[in-house]
Amino acid sequence: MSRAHLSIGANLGAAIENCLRATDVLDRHVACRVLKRSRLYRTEPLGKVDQPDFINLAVELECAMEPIELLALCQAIELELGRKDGSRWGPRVIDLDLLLVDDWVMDEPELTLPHARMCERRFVLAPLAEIAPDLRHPLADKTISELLHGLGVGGGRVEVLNDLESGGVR
Ligand code: A4P
Ligand code: MG
Repeated sequence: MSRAHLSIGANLGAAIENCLRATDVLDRHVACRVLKRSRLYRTEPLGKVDQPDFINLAVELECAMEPIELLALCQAIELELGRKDGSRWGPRVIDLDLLLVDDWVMDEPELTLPHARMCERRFVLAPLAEIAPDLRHPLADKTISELLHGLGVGGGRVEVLNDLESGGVR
């Protein structure tokens, strides 16, 4: 069994619903179980800034899959939820990124682990620190909590959605 941490995001259509549905589909998969889910965050777009704010969250999974199979599952879920190919870093109805899978370190175009840009992004680190503050990044050799504090005031603005905004989902 592996332990995987994923970042889920959306900024088009029913973004909150899509993020929660993606989490649900992962949990219902035979080879996968969601152990933890962070709260939902509204986050400032990074990379390409002239687009709507994102909804982001992080999940921890237990899964009986190789990382590449988990990536294929994530891509199948993106298609199921209606993701079309858009511009890089552009708006999307759903995006599932593998952040860390156990201590895997790999650098292929198809799959880079740990995720190449996770250490500079508050929209990744803030939700992840909520569910796995002491998890170690195998390359930075720092915990998620240390990486988050290391951002200082950088890394983009994020805020937890309140009850009303998230439809009571916590
Ligand atoms: N790929 C390689 N490594 C991974 C990995 N660890 N997890 C490959 C997932 N995919 C990985 O991904 C492009 C290719 O990356 C895939 O073919 C996959 O095999 P994609 O999801 O099709 O395209 P993308 O998401 O537009 O590109 P990219 O470079 O993955 O962007 P990011 O890093 O996902 O950033 N701002 C806020 N606030 N919140 C966001 O969620 N997301 C992005 C997208 C930009 N700004 C954002 C957010
Ligand atoms: Mg992506």
